[in-house]
Amino acid sequence: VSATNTAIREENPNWWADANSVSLDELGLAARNHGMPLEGLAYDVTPLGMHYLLTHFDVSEISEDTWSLEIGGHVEHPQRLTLEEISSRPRSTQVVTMECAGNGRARIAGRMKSQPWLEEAVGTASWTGTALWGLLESAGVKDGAVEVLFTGFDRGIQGGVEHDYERSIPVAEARRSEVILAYEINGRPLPPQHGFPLRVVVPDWYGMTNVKWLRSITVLKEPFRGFQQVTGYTIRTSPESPGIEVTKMQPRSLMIPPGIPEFVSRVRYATRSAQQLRGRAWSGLAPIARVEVSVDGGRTWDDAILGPPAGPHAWTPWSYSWEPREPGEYQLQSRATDAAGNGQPFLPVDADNPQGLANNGIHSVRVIVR
Ligand SMILES: Nc1nc2c(c(=O)[nH]1)N[C@H]1C(S)=C(S)[C@@H](COP(=O)(O)O)O[C@H]1N2
Ligand SMILES: [Mo]
Repeated sequence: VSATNTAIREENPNWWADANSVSLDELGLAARNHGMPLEGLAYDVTPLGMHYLLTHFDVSEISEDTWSLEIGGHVEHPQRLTLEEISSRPRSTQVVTMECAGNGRARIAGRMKSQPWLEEAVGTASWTGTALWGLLESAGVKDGAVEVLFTGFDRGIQGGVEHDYERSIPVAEARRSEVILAYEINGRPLPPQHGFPLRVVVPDWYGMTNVKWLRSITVLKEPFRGFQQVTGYTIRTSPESPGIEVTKMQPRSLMIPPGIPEFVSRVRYATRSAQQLRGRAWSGLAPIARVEVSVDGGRTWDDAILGPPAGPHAWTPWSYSWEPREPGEYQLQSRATDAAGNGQPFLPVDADNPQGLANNGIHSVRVIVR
């Protein structure tokens, strides 16, 4: 365990989870911030309500009548825009797979207490809004701009630090035409929990970048150093090192659990008949090039068949025919590789990644064949 983490652990013993268990604190977080049931992997676009949710503080209560967006910082023409002004700009719809950077965290022993995701913190939505860069261009981004900061209305305390929820992206990312300010999800106004009336959607990045309940957008001349940037989502392995900032999604593949579940344990029961295993794979780093399936706990792997994704930033469907010949217990797994050669698992050393970030370990489903 690195020196920083040992120090944090000694100073704040109540910030840590017990190995292999969740506390009432974590249960409270899990109840507020639900995941997508894995059967939701059946859909190209996740039905509204099945998409995962993560809110650090409170869902902001915002009235459209009084809300406006402030655009300022290193720009020629600082401005304030109403929702009507924003929604009368050119429309852009993007189908985007979003995953929380903490997905898989609950499987890490020696982690800090946080939202205890297993593997279900993902969803794909069809977001409609207007291109961020178009708006920034009309505000006139000045020379020397390095980042764009998004500030939400929500405020709270994390790691002992009180702050507004805010995060930045580099100007080069802000220029991408698919980065939008979204006011609709799946063809409807954003519901409160997804960021009403406006959020930023940055395809390919982990969820934390997609700031909800936007209050202001600020063009910066210096990199942003706020809590959710340099403490919340940075894997820090020593007090001296600046750490690794978590940015784009590592490849991951998940499977719709086959057969029928036992209510409490979620163990699956299937029969000895031919069946189609199905799932989805995604990567924020490159398109998905390959998905492999193992039906023997990872000893042997076989290629799945890939289908077309609903868009360049949406997950790729895959399928695999399986006919278990013998009754007994099976561990089914799937793993993805993207076109840049990134694969699974990217398992950061537990002790040096106590927030359990970017854990894209291989998904395993236990099935009992009768
Ligand atoms: N303002 C604000 N934006 C936020 C958050 C938040 O707590 N406050 N959580 C972030 C995180 S960590 C994730 S994973 C995504 C989740 O988006 P969703 O709840 O719409 O699925 O929102 C991001 N945007
Ligand atoms: Mo997240």
